[in-house]
Amino acid sequence: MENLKEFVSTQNFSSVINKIKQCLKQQDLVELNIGVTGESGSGKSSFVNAIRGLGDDDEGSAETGVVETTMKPEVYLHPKYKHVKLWDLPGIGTPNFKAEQYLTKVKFESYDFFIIIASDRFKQCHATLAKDIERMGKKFYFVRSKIDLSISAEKNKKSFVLEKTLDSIQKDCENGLRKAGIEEPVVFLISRSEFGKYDFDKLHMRMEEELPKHKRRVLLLSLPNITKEINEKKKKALEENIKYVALLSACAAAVPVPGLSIAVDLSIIAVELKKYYSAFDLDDPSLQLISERSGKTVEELKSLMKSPLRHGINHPTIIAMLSNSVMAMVLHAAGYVLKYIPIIGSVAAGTTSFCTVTKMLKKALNDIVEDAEQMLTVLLKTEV
Ligand SMILES: Nc1nc2c(ncn2[C@@H]2O[C@H](COP(=O)(O)OP(=O)(O)OP(=O)(O)O)[C@@H](O)[C@H]2O)c(=O)[nH]1
Ligand SMILES: [Mg+2]
Repeated sequence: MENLKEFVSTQNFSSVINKIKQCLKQQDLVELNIGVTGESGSGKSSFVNAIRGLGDDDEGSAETGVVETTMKPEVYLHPKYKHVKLWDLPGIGTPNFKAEQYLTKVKFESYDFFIIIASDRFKQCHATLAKDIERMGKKFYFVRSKIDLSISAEKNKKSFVLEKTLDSIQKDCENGLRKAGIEEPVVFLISRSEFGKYDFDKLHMRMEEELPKHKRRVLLLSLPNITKEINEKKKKALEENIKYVALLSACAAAVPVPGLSIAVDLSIIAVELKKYYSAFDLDDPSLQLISERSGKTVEELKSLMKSPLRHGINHPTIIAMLSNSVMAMVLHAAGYVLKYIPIIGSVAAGTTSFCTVTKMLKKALNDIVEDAEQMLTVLLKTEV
């Protein structure tokens, strides 16, 4: 924002527009390569599907099965963020497994990090793999999958206590990693059918913390909308851009908003709103998938939504929403806007446009997040 000040103060709006567009475009080009590895049959392909928000039978999902399925690295692009690439790697764990050779063969240097999946007791092959990944200067996250199966195998015992069982599974893996020389091992418990239930929140938070800053946004946006924590984080990531979009729209002002002395570019706002709908799986193709999973029709799902844009993102609705975002309210409600007024002050009618668009996008994002929570509730009820 500070860098844009100079262009704004000299009324060099085309430079402001170019700079912001360039910056937003760069954000969308950030690549993330995640290598998913582990024993054959541990649930690697299922995990790849779940991260991409897909069921194992959905179109475009990785093939899963009870016999050895994945023989060579296969890349799966995230359905909405094509630069997020999930690499479904072949299984490890044959008796003469050599981690170093395996990692060279799968081109270990191309991944931002690895996810090692183990579905059973901790084994030597896990230790060898973890150690070699670390030695090659890469990060890994150790996931213990199929927690549902482990629980159902134990739960008929008289002495069964869920927390104790989970704790002992976790300790088994952590101790194994510690013995292999991993200093502060962390193990995440996951179940495919209840992906958001156990440690998935902890896992994505850890991945996010440890990624370079410029890669965090794309990781967050690509996560499946399966917990409130994810929704909140996505909201924050999208909110970060509102100031740029508001300024961009005001500088590229084209359409006067009736009843308000401002002009904005509605198409820029529409593009941003579409991103919100897509990120929260409220776009039509995503609603179709939710409909198939929940047994509710798309119309039924839409009737649960409150956002005024649920029937389509069009200019009249956007104008109506802008008209509702009166500036006085903005200054009161969105204190953070004040910070940017010295920067945007010299844009013709800039302050008003900036504030109105900011307010409108914030409100739209809030509504969309609420609608996403509704969908989450519908899906959780379906799972039960
Ligand atoms: N109950 C349960 N089954 C799971 C879970 N994750 C995967 N599975 C099942 O385990 C089997 C193997 O899963 P895959 O995802 O194909 O395993 P993989 O690691 O990709 O196997 P390969 O490609 O052969 O190396 C499939 O039948 C999955 O449905 C889980 O968390 N719980
Ligand atoms: Mg597989």
